[in-house]
Amino acid sequence: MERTFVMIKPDGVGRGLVGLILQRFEQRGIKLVALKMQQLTRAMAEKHYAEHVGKPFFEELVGFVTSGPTVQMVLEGKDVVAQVRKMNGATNCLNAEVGSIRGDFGLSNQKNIIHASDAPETAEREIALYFAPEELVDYTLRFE
Ligand code: FUP
Repeated sequence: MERTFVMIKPDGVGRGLVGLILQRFEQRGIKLVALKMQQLTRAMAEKHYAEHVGKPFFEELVGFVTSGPTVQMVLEGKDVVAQVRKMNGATNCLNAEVGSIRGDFGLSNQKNIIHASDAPETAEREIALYFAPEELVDYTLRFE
């Protein structure tokens, strides 16, 4: 089954949206297989956003994502990478469809509440960045 990596960013945690976001994934029938909370170091943030090193918004992005606690999770389900991207909405909250997480709760390009892997290969890399293999829990959802 496909897996994806999701992170609730400091604005999502700071605004008290963690439970609400988890509920959206759970009620959709997506399986939670790992969960943790941490404040990212600069080194972690630089690894996470390695593809954006050198871009004009990079420093501000790293500053933002290290500014407070974040929640990391691994989700599992059929076509889950694309499904979660759709549920999150467009990167810039101003363009995100109403009904998506960013469209319902955000108004910013950078403070966009949530991150999710953009492809299964990215998910593999991001999951390995944040979780040891034994932290991924193997169980069966009822009514899967
Ligand atoms: P996403 O795949 O939705 O996380 O979006 P990107 O990889 O394109 O961008 C990563 C993060 O950089 C986004 F969450 C927001 C931030 N960003 C900016 O702050 N300014 C920009 O101009 C573009 C992206």
